Amino acid sequence: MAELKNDRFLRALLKQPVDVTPVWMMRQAGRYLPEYRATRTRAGSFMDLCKNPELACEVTIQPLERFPLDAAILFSDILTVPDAMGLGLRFAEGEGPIFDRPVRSAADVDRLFVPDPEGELKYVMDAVRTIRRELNGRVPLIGFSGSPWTLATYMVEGGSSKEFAHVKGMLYDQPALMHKLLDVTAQAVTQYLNAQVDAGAQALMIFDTWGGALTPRDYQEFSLRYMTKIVSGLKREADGRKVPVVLFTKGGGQWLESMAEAGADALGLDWTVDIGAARARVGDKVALQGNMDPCVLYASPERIRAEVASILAAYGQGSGHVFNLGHGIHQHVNPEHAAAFVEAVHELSASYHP
Ligand code: 1CP
Repeated sequence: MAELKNDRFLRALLKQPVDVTPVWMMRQAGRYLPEYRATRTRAGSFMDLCKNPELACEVTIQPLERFPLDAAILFSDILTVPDAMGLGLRFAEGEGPIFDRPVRSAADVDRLFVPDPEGELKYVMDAVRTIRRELNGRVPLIGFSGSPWTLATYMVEGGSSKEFAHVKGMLYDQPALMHKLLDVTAQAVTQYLNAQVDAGAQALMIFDTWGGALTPRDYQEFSLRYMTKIVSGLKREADGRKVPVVLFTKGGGQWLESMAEAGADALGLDWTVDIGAARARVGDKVALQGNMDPCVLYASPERIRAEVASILAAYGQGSGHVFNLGHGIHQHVNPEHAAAFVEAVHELSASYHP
C-alpha cells in the first residue's frame, strides 16, 4: 500500500502534533456538487451509484479534486446494512429511503440475520478497495456505519421519521424485543466495520443521527451501550497504524462525559455545544471533531471565515481537533463557500500549532 502523503487527520484523532487543523465535511460527496449530480444521473439511481464501485469511487474523490480536504469518506449509506439484513431498501424520488419489509413484530426480528460483509455487502468492500487504490496515499479513507439505534429507527419505521412512533412504541412496550433487534444489528455493524478495515478503511465513524431523540436513560441503554459494544469488537490497527474510531451522536452534547468512556478515540460534535466547553469536559480522553453549523455555509465567505476563527479560538492551542460541520453539508450550498470554509480552516489554524 502507498505511503500516506497527508496523515494530519489520523494524527489529530490521536492527539499527535499537526501543522494545521485537518478538515473534512460530512456528506462532502453529494448533491451540492454539480459533478455529483452528473455521476448520479449516469448511475441511474442513488442505490445504483452505491452499488457501482467505480462510480462510488468517482464521487468519493470529486470533493478532493475541488478542495484540499484532509480525509476522504467512503461513498455509501448507513442503510446498506439493514438492506443486506433482508428489509428491501429503495429510495423513492424526493421521498427518502423506504424499506419494503419494516421490522414490526417478534417474528420480523427473528427473521433478521447478520449479513456476510463479503457476500451481500461485497459491493461496499469493493468500493473501499477501489477508492483506497485510487487515492494512492493522498489522504486517509474513512469507513462508516450507522449506530444500531439509528439503524433501528429506519428498520422499524420503514423509512425516515420525525416522531418515531413505531420504534419508540417498541422501545417502551417491548424493551426485550428492542434489545434483540439492537443486538443482532450491533453484530452486523461490527462485522461490517471490521471488513471495511480489512478492505482498506483507515479510520471509522459511527453515525448516531437519532440518539439525541432518546431520554438520557434510554440513550445509555439503547444507543450508547451498543456503540460501546461495537467499539470493543473493532480492529484498531491496520498496515502497522492505529485505526481511530469517531462516535457521533447528533444532539448528544449533554452526554459527552459518558460518550468519552465508550472506548472511541474521538467524538463528533453538532453545533449546539461550544467546542471549548466540550474539550474541558472530556479532557484528554478523546479528540473532538466538529462543529460549525452547516447553515453558516449559506452566509458570505467573510462570515464563514469569522465563524471558523471563533471555533478555532474556542478549541484553543494544540492537536486533538478535526474541523468539520456539525452535520452534513446542505444540498443548496454554493461549492465556492465550501472552498472558503476549507481554506479558512487551514490558514487560520496554523497559529494554534506552533
Ligand atoms: O439523492 C441522492 O443523491 C441521495 C442523497 C444521499 C447521499 C449523498 C443519501 C440518501 N445518502 C448519501 C450519502 C451518505 N449518507 C454518506 C456518504 C459519504 C459522505 O460524503 O459523507 C454518508 C456518510 C451517509 C450517512 C447517512 N445516511 C446518515 C448518517 C449521517 C447523517 O447525515 O445524519 C443517515 C441518517 C442516512 C440516511 C439517508 N440517506 C439518504 C437519505 C435521504 C437519508 C435519510 C435522512 C433522514 O432520514 O433525514
